[in-house]
Amino acid sequence: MKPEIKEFMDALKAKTVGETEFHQAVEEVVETIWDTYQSNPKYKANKILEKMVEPERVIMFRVPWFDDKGEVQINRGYRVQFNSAIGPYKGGLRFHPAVTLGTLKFLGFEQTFKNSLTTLPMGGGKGGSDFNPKGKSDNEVMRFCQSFMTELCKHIGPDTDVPAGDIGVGGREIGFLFGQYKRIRNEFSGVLTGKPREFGGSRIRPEATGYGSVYFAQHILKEIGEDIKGKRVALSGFGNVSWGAAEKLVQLGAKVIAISGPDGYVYIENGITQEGVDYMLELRATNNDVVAPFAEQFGAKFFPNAKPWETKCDVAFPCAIQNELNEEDAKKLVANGCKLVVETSNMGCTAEAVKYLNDHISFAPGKAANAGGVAVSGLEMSQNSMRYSWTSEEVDAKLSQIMKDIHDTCVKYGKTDNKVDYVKGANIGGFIKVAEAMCAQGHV
Ligand code: 2IT
Repeated sequence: MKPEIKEFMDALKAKTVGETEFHQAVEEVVETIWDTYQSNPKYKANKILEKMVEPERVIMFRVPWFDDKGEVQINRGYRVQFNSAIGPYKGGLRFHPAVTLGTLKFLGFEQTFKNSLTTLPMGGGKGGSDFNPKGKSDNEVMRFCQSFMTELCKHIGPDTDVPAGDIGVGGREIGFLFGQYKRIRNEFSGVLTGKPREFGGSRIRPEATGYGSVYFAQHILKEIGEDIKGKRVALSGFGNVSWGAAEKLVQLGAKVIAISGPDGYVYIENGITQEGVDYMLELRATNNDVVAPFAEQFGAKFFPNAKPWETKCDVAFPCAIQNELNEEDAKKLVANGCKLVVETSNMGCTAEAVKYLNDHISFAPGKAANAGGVAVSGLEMSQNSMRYSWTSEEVDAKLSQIMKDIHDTCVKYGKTDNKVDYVKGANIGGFIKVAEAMCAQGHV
């Protein structure tokens, strides 16, 4: 690492003690954009990097709620309003027991670059709580969401900050949050995205992250003279992201040979069918958090407490959570002939894994590959503003074009003589637009 970068990182770490995931996300960006940054005196004069790592605003609040036994429970709620240079803050809410301020700062930071890449006018934000929705009744989830929104509604709005879902926050939670916002503010607006379709949700939003990352993979494969058809693919993750990816992969004739859950992974020699894709949704809806029944249902093999990265595959899609794929996993994948890793979870690979994969095979970073989710959220905002809705075909066509544009941006800024460095391309492409907007708006 260059001494100047180390100095920058040391200063940041001293101010943000313990926020290790945030440091990891910042370090990757700073290392890849450093030359671009240094070569533009305007960026330096405006201290753009120093500004970018400081969120515009962080809101932290107490969330008291009653469980079904009538006992009061206390959680912590957050909204990190990271950067509004190119549009209202936009990004999901995560409900997960491991959520800390550092987690949401890394996610909000990444979101700023990701949203910039989508070509749509959205700033970066992220929020959530250490609330664990697992094992809670619908009523408990509703009471938690109502209490959370009672505070959050003072800080958001369709032109200010537009949250959506993330891990632990799906259609049910968005519905409860929307209901409470509407009740308190007496306003029916596009203040949240990922809404159920009956009250303003966009078509294709549930599928968008997974579909988008497969479209992105198609462009990378084309670049290296390959096709997704017939490829053996390993997937991780037990939510709507891996489900969307699986569905699009099956439609395009890829063989999804491994899927995973919190309990391990299932290996399916001939690849899953559409029936299997539908069963992924059914399993998830049981709320039992186990993928093992998939093996029984389809006569496949279950590997308890193991990761799918040990299987022999051509393409891998980590779709679960940050740092789910480490250097050891990366080495196994490469040794087994894997050609492409599409990071679909946010920061799904450790810094060491990213480096190893980027040096040896093709690697798509999350902020480019998974941007389809927030892109369709942006399209949901447009539809809400117009009080209109587009068909599935219209939304899918726009999503597909956006993923192509993101790929082209990565190639523009990441192409070297013999390959495309998608990490560098995505970071520089995402950075420049935000940096230019920040310079134009003065010291705010
Ligand atoms: O990480 C992400 O991009 C999301 N969770 C989606 C955010 C959004 O506003 O749709």
